Amino acid sequence: MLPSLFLAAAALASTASAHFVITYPADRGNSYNTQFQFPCGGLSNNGNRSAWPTNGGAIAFVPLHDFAFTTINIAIGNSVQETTDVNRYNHIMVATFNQTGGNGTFCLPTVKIPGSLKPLVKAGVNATIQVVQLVASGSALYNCADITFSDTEAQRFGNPQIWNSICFNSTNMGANRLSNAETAVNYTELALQELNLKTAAGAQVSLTSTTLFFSLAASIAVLLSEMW
Ligand SMILES: *[C@@H]1O[C@H](CO)[C@@H](O)[C@H](O)[C@H]1NC(C)=O
Ligand SMILES: *[C@@H]1O[C@H](CO)[C@@H](O)[C@H](O)[C@H]1NC(C)=O
Ligand SMILES: *[C@@H]1O[C@H](CO)[C@@H](O)[C@H](O)[C@H]1NC(C)=O
Ligand SMILES: *[C@@H]1O[C@H](CO)[C@@H](O)[C@H](O)[C@H]1NC(C)=O
Ligand SMILES: *[C@@H]1O[C@H](CO)[C@@H](O)[C@H](O)[C@H]1NC(C)=O
Ligand SMILES: *[C@@H]1O[C@H](CO)[C@@H](O)[C@H](O)[C@H]1NC(C)=O
Ligand SMILES: [Cu+2]
Repeated sequence: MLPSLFLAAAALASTASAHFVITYPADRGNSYNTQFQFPCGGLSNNGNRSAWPTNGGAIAFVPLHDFAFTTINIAIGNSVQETTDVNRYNHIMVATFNQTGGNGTFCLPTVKIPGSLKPLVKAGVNATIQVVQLVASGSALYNCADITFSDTEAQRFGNPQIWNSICFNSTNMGANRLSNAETAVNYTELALQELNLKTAAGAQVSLTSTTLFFSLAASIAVLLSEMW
């Protein structure tokens, strides 16, 4: 991204400038130059934390790119180990989706606590929410928001004046699902197509599991070669 974008971001989000800024709950600060660094864009916890609802709540951010494959994770704890050899940010709150549109606010109103973490979450517990954006150039951008779970934050945030000023989607901001290639490809269908090709070429075809297996392998090989 060009340095001029820095200024654009600064104009957009008064609090910080980066490839993307988390506005609710607030991120750690300006990480423009280091946002490529796992897991939190090169900034460590500065002691500041935002209250965030114990039952889950909104997450709002201002991205700059046309689109980004976006994942939201959480790590529980006061002092989350953030070395690169251990990934504590391995609890997924929102699985990877295609966030579309930039230079505006994007807000998911009801992000839930992962079921596996519910027993650990109660008022006063500290945690860090990580937002990851994989952008078209292949760069992964990281940004984190330090929180303390609160039983009263949902009510405060529920006030329409607060909600409407923080959690909205600007014009042209949206999202679409990423289909999972593993489940979207119908290998049976592929195998049958392969067999039909062989039939057309005059080969003897019997639908045994062996033929199907080799046919599948061939289909996958074709798929893989087409990817490159
Ligand atoms: C903590 O947040 C306050 C209020 O936003 C800010 O003035 C202060 O600089 C922050 N502290 C650090 C260490 O970033
Ligand atoms: C949570 O973080 C705050 C601010 O950094 C700190 O004062 C508090 O002791 C922490 N709470 C726990 C339970 O560690
Ligand atoms: C993601 O969204 C962008 C912008 O709408 C679109 O051009 C792109 O094809 C999408 N990519 C995938 C894999 O959904
Ligand atoms: C956001 O603004 C910057 C600077 O004007 C521009 O280069 C970029 O293309 C814009 N992004 C989108 C998605 O409009
Ligand atoms: C913003 O758009 C996303 C994706 O379409 C949607 O899930 C979300 O509910 C929208 N946010 C608001 C505040 O309407
Ligand atoms: C996959 O293709 C086969 C053969 O056409 C069909 O019978 C089956 O219903 C398909 N499966 C799915 C999940 O679409
Ligand atoms: Cu960028």
